Amino acid sequence: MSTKAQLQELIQTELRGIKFIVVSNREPYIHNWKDGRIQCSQPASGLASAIDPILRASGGVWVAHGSGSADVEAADASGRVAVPPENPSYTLRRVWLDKKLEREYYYGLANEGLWPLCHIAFNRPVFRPQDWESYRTANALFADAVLEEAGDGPAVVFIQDYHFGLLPRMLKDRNPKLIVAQFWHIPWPNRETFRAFPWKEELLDGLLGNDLLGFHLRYHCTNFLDTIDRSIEGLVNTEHFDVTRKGRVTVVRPFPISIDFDEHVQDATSSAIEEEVERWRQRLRMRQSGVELLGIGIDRIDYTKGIPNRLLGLDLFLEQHPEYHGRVQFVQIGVPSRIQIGQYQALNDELDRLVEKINLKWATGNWTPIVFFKEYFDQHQLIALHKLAQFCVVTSLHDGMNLVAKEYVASRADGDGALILSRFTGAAREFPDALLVNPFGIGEIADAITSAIEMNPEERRKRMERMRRAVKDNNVYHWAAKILSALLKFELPAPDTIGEFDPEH
Ligand code: GDG
Repeated sequence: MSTKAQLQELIQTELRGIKFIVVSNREPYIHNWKDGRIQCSQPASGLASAIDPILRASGGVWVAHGSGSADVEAADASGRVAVPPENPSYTLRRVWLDKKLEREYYYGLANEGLWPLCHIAFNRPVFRPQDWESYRTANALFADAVLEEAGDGPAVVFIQDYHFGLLPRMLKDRNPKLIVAQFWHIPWPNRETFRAFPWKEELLDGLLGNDLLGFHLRYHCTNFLDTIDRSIEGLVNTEHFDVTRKGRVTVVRPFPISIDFDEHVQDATSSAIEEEVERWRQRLRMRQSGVELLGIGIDRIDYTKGIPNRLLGLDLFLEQHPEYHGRVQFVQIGVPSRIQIGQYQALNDELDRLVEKINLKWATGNWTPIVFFKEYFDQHQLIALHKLAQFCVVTSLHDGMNLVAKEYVASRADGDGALILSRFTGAAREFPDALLVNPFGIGEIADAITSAIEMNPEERRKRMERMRRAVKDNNVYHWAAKILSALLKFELPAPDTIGEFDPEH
């Protein structure tokens, strides 16, 4: 099962008559005011492109935070809007959160608390009691919306990520007939680390409201089971990877996420891509500067992505290899993210200073070693850049999976290019052929840049071929189908036995 069509067939045959409800904080379609008119766009996210085709085929409901400036105007009185706009096939149900709730639940608890707690990247998590209150309130608002959408028919609810740790229990308590699954897109830390979370019993109990709980790696599943074992009452079965609490079972499984490989290949081999590659050459003034070799990094600007270390690795490489001055250039694309949070502002400033310092140190004539774009590029532009770059550098200090690594590999339909990849990413498990580095070791990063450039072309191609095979076989449709198949093993209530439950209970 690995194509979009096969996934759609599975949905149409197996999910027939069962409502499919997806929940995520970020919405798949966003309406904003632009020049006095409402404009609809699709925020770029791996998650949205993975789940959108499932909902298109199943005709379900996606419940998400309505965060666009024109979201209210574009939706009906209940916050519903039919999407995709050009060919409506499912319902987007928006949940409205006021600014205070968004600040405390999303920026506070989820991104200043759980995010640093789960990524062991030496950034201290912040736990404010008020944020936890708001996290609970936001989860309850989403629960109301989901229960309303589920109505009294059979429904499968598929929750995304760490914003909704309490939601599964809230749903199950109010409608035990729902099948509830959740995918946790970030790592789960070891139990010693998780001990620091002040409301751990409530969060863990919330997560055990799921019938199925997915992580990227088996290692994260094991950490989770170990955390449960030491923290709350529940019978952990390490052989079957499940937990029984209050007579109910939560199955815990690894599902490594991926990307739409075919879509990348299609774009990378389209005739339009060459024009885009040429636009990059011009934007980077490659002919004037005489640069022969390009390295790239593409990230949300986040302290877990290890961007300063990557730049320091490049700095050391330039110190060790004067012969490459003027010939190698590094392009860093960094989309600003969560800038309301102090640690993210500080990182932005640190990156500006570091880029300036390294450029001042080494730049000569027309050549600048680092070009830093703090802006958003569309997927087509990113694929063109992938094609132009001899190597891509991913140095996350810790990362659940890392889709950038997979996207670079998928775009290299020409079979060339080298990937430098942090060992501390989920993707490293699938890519033994990448140049694997400890991102805390600046020397290792410098050496890997040298290897990427100097590796014999035949070896480089062999490695790329094996990495491409891995992404092709394990694409995002495969991921979705595996989760769906696991879900379908749960006993789904027959439509006529439903209707007795009281959603207000
Ligand atoms: C979390 C987990 C896990 C970046 N700049 C632009 C742009 N991007 C896209 C990339 C990629 C996505 O953003 C980033 O995905 P990652 O997987 O690298 O990282 P997180 O955002 O931290 O995601 C992670 C993921 O969830 C999925 O489960 O892999 O471990 O942390 O797709 O290409 N996209 C566009 N323009 C940009 O400028 N269009």
